[in-house]
Amino acid sequence: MAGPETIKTVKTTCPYCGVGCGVLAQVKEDGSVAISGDPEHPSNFGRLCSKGSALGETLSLDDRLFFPEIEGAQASWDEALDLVADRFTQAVREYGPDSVAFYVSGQILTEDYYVANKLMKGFIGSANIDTNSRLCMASSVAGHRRSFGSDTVPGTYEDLESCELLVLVGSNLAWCHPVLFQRVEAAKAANPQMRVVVIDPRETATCAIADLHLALKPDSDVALFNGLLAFLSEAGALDQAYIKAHTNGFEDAVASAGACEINRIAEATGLARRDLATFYTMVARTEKTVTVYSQGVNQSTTGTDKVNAIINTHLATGRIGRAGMGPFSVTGQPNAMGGREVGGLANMLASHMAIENPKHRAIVQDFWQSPVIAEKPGLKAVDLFRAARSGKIKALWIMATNPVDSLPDADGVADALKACPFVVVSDVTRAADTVGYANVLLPAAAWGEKDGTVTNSERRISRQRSLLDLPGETRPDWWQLSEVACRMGFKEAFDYSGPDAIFREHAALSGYENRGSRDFDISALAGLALSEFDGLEPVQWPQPSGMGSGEETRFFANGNFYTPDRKAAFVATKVKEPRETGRRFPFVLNTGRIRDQWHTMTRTGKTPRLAAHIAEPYVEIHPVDAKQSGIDAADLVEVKSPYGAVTVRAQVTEKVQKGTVFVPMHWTDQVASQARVDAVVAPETDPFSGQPGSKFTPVAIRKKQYSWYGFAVMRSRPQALDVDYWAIAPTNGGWRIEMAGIEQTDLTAFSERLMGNATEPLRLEDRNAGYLRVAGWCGDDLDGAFFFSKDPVAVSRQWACSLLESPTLSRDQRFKVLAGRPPADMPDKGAIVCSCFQVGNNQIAAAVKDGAASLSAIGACLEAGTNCGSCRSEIQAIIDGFSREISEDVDIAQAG
Ligand SMILES: Nc1nc2c(c(=O)[nH]1)N[C@H]1C(S)=C(S)[C@@H](COP(=O)(O)OP(=O)(O)OC[C@H]3O[C@@H](n4cnc5c(=O)[nH]c(N)nc54)[C@H](O)[C@@H]3O)O[C@H]1N2
Ligand SMILES: Nc1nc2c(c(=O)[nH]1)N[C@H]1C(S)=C(S)[C@@H](COP(=O)(O)OP(=O)(O)OC[C@H]3O[C@@H](n4cnc5c(=O)[nH]c(N)nc54)[C@H](O)[C@@H]3O)O[C@H]1N2
Ligand code: SF4
Ligand SMILES: [Mo]
Repeated sequence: MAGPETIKTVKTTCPYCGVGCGVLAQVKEDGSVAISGDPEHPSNFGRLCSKGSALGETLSLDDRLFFPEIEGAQASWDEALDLVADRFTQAVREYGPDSVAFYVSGQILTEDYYVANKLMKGFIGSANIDTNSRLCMASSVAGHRRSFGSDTVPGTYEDLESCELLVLVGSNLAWCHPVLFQRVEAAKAANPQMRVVVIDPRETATCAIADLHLALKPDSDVALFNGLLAFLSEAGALDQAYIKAHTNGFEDAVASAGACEINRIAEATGLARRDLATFYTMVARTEKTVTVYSQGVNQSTTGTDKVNAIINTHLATGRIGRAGMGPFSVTGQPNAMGGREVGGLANMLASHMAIENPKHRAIVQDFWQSPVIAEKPGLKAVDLFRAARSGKIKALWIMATNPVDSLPDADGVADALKACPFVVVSDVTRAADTVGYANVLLPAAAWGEKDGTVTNSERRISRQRSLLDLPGETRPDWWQLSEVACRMGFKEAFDYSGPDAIFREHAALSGYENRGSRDFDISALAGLALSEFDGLEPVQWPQPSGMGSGEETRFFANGNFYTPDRKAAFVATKVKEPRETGRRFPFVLNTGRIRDQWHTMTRTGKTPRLAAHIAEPYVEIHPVDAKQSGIDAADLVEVKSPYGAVTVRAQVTEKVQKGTVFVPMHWTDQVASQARVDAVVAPETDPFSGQPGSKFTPVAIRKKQYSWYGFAVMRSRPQALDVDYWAIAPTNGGWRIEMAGIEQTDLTAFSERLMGNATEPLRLEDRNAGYLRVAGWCGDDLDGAFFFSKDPVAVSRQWACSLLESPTLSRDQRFKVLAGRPPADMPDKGAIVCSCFQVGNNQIAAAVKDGAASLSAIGACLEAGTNCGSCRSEIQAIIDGFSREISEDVDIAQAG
């Protein structure tokens, strides 16, 4: 059957990770949107990962904010904007410019970001604008500036394909930059010489392509890379000519690294001497080495030193800025890079200029013709919220970020928002924890509606184009900011006709008084007419005016750094003693991401397809630690620090090392009873970048005792879940809910209450087996099915979810269902591995057992892994696991 007709096809860019994939969005006559990869986009050449592929399913208007609100009541834009302008103006008048602040995000567009930064730094006159990039890229920015004199990423994605040694440090590329990972996978398949080393305390999906996995002790990266510098130096693997011509401070850096004593390095990193020697020798011998690093490096109290220790090894070997070589910090958010370009961080000025530099301040002020210019760095995120908590911030505007969930000491952040007299939140959804703290709520235009540019990890600027009308009274972020600026009396400087006008100004500023003195220059784009802006093809910077096409866009092959003497600076990094864990909080809490969710789930959390992969918050615990703590798989575990606690499901696995636990960052109060992991994370920051060490918090773990456990599938989301433990996720046709209660209660009455309008509830109890099951139907449709037990419930989640899609059942069949004897046409797929084709663990395992022994064989018989490819490393793991043992595959309650 032919589907609905396509009205238009729009080329745009994915709103999730920093890979920056091009998307073709086909808007259909029935209002739906079909999504595919743009084959012409140079980031992805047609590929999309699971999150990008599911974009069309996340555009629903459920929970959307449609109108401005003041103190919870609907208001007009005029009322809301006047109030925001008044309160900011009043605070500045009474308490000075530093009494107000903006906290923005790498998920707004460059044009939004430019306006926010201009208003705060040039017109309000404070640098109190910080961004969630502080939690993300700040250590890389600080490290780049210390080494290069500018925040420059020298390389391109092609370098990851053309290198012969790819070192991935603190990066789970397979799950976090999946399309880039697939490019690497393909390059490795095409070049058998290519080697991949993964440096991560944890075994991740990325290890599937690793020739060597160095599971180092948490935060021991500086010891590892200082050791590498010493090794390169002792092995004579240096590029003396490059060091001499283009750098300063080599001797100090080598002295600081000390001698390459393998025993000492092995002790500091916890790595085997043999593995260290292998890694060091590989690097010494391989000219074409790229070192990619991400949050295992940045999110650390030694993050900036980690960055510089890595960069030192590239400067010492002259492996920078040439094809297939270089240090490469991959960005997380779709516009982390754009935010850095406009100077969105509290310690930066616009266009990669430095706030401490009086010349730069003069250039920016002159260009903006602004009444003032911020003269000192503003408050960095963690300090900003501390200041708010102590009453120093009188008005705060939060835009496109959810700090009550994503900042460390997140309960303290909630307190800060309560303490701050005036909080403005611009968001697209009501279902975000931060929204609840707003005095004024501004409804923003979402992806698919807004229009502008983003810059990806390799400095490539791409257009996000609107394909849908603005719903309700939503407005883009740049408009909200400009309107407030105009109402604060700055009309002349903020009277923009649209994103194209802002982009032209931004591009012009990048070239203003530049003459090669600054890396960021896109002045060639300063004259784009609206139609040219609309048609802008993806383009990599630099683009100084007069630059010819086809010119080199890599940096630093021939030095020419952005320091005063144009030489790079080696940074003498010292190994710091690891942070103490101590007796009360003996475990190190590591946090991070899962494959199919984006941050606080406000968008990816909407689609059953993405929830199917992992549907419940969990903690990975090493078997030895679990045993010692009396924790079994699928128990509910409290993970606690002096700041706060979460209660999550235990996954007992050797993937984490002893003494460490891992909890994903995604779950919020919207979807679980107590799983905001940042409530636990300590607000300790790096001294240079101010970035929190979100990967290292001393914690205690303990099994929590419940008298009953439950799993339910329900047609509609219950109004309130009044139980001690719960976690909810969408599934096809309804919702899936995990529950547990401390006190005994009448569970039949409880489930009937939750179902509300179900008729003919059936009940089945087996006291010997210790279970109770209750199900209700509404006409022919299942309304809800509840599985209770005194232990964690051992029913297949995937099978139970499929009940919501099941056909009409006779009364007899309904009893069989409750007894867990499903009809033959309802087999248990097992936990979903391939989200595109909804193929489960059990199906893949069965196919492997039947002889499908490769990814392509699995693809041929099940389609699994043949669309977005995000699950390929997991399928490979099932195939690999088969040769070891296949019987562990149905794991109760664990994330499935
Ligand atoms: N699916 C998905 N993809 C995403 C995102 C998402 O939310 N979901 N978010 C995007 C964003 S904003 C970002 S910033 C990126 C982040 O991308 P990544 O940085 O790749 O992701 P994380 O899972 O945060 O952390 C990476 C790894 O660091 C390891 N690590 C912890 N401590 C250390 C250490 O001391 N040393 C080393 N070497 N490694 C350590 C962790 O075990 C973890 O596996 O992902 C982007 N892509
Ligand atoms: N423990 C721990 N904490 C972490 C991390 C970690 O690894 N571990 N990682 C950190 C990192 S790297 C990052 S980047 C942060 C991310 O953390 P956040 O930025 O807090 O997470 P998001 O869920 O992406 O929040 C984006 C918000 O903006 C809204 N939104 C979406 N589009 C728009 C728009 O166009 N306009 C407006 N106004 N709003 C919009 C969304 O609905 C959502 O509420 O988390 C950080 N926190
Ligand atoms: S890799 Fe996935 S999330 Fe990242 S930009 Fe591409 S499609 Fe979007
Ligand atoms: Mo990030």
